[in-house]
Amino acid sequence: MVEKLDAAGRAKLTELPQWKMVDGRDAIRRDFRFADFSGAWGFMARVALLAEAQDHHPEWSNVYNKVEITLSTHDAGGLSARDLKLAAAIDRLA
Ligand code: H2B
Repeated sequence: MVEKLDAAGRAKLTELPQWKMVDGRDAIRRDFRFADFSGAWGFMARVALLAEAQDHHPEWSNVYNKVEITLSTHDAGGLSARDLKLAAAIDRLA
């Protein structure tokens, strides 16, 4: 069972300043913009490999050069340490 983040875990969100809490949900979101579709798709391919390796998957959308990623842990009903780990790994790719 994956646990939702406790207060100490939530304090670590300050280490991910580009990720913002989603209104009305226990989830975080970051928007990315690339030069063109090829840049966005290449990024998504790398995120997909990360997600598979971590067995933790994003909610996301792509429109041409924009990618919007929302992270939340469905098994926990909100944010867990898995979201922070994936967000940090995505930041290193971006
Ligand atoms: N991704 C996300 N974002 N939340 C989950 O709860 C989740 C997941 N659960 N990826 C994983 C897969 C689970 O379904 C598998 C069986 O480990």
